[in-house]
Amino acid sequence: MPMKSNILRYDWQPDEVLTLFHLPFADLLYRAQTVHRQHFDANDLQLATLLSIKTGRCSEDCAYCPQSIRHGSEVEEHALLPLDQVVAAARQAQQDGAGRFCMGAAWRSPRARDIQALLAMVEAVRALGMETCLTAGMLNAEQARQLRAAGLDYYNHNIDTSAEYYPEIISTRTFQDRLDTLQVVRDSGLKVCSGGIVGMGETEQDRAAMLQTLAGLQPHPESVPINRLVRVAGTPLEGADDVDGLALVRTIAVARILMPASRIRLSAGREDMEDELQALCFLAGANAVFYGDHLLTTANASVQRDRVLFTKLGLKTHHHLQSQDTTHIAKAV
Ligand code: SAM
Ligand code: DTB
Ligand code: SF4
Repeated sequence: MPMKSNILRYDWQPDEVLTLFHLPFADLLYRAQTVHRQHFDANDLQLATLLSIKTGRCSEDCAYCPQSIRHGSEVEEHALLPLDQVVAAARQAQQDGAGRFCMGAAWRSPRARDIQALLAMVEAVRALGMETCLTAGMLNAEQARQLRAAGLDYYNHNIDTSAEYYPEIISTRTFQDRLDTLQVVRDSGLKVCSGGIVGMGETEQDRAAMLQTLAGLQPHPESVPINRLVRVAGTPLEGADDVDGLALVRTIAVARILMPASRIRLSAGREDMEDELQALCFLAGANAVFYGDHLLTTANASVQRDRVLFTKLGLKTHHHLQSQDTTHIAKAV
C-alpha cells in the first residue's frame, strides 16, 4: 500500500483496513507514528473532563450501559443537575488542567424543556474559557442549531460498533439513527465527536468496519473516542471476555492512520490499564484522554495517577482552545 501521507481519504475499503490490522506490529506502529507526527506534536495530549449531568433511568437498551432502565445495574440516579453544580464542576476541571468539559445525559434524546437548561449550561461553561462538549442522545436540526448558537463546540454521538454488529448491542434504535444525528450535528456547524467501544464480543472485522464508517464521514469527526468496555455488574455485557491489550493498540493505530488529523481519544477503560499499555496507545496515535477521577458512572484513572504518568512520558497537557485546532492546517496541505 502506498503511503498517502497528507491526503485525507474518505474512501477506505474493507480489505485495506483489514490489511492495516494485520500488519506486523512494528510496521503498524511506525506507520501510525509517521502520520501522527505529520499532523500533530506527538507529545501533546488533550484533556477533557466528563460530568454526568443526568444519570440513569434511560429508556434505551444499550447492552454495555449501566444507565439503561432495563438493566439491573446500580447507579446513583439523578435528574438534570442545577446549573450552579455544573459550573462548579467545570471550574474544578479547569483548575485541574482540563481544556474541555464534556456533559453527558442519559437520554434517548432531549425534550424541548431540557434544551433550554442545556443552553444555559453550555453558555456558562464556555464563559469560563473552556471548550464545551455534550452527549445527550439523538438531536433534531433545530436543537443542534440552538446548541451551536449557545457556544457548544463538540457533540459526542458514538456509532459504538459496526453496522452489522449494532443490532446485537442495541435494539431501541438503529445504526442509521446514529448516522442521521451525526449528519444533523455536522450540518449545524458543531464539531463531531464519534467513536466506539472495543470488548463487546465484536470481531476484528467489526472493528475495521466501525473505523471505516467513521473514516467515511466527510469531514472526519474531529474527535474519535475509542473506549475499552467497562464491564459493569447488571449489564448484559458484564461477563464479556477480556480484550487483548495489543488488539486495542492496533485499533487505535488504525484509527490514527484512517483519520490522521483527528484527535483519537483513549477513553473509557484506562483505570485498569497498566502505564505501559497506555504508553503504547499514545505511541499508536492516541492524543486525548478523559481526565478526572470519574467517567459518567464509573471510575476513571485518577488525576493523581495521571499526573505522574503524563510527567513520566513527557506529555504536554496545556489547554487546547479552538484557536489551537490543527484540523484546518491538515486540510490545507
Ligand atoms: N445517552 C447518550 C448516547 O447514548 O448517545 C449519551 C451518553 S452515553 C453513556 C455515551 C457513550 O458512552 C456511549 O455511546 C458509549 O460509547 C459509552 N459508554 C457507555 N457505557 C460504557 C461502558 N460501560 N464502557 C465503555 N463505554 C461506554
Ligand atoms: C465516550 O466515548 N466515552 C465517554 C463519553 N464518550 C461520554 C463515556 C464513558 C462511559 C463509561 C461508563 C460510565 O462511566 O458510565
Ligand atoms: Fe441511554 Fe446512552 Fe446508556 Fe444507551 S448509552 S442506555 S442511550 S445513556
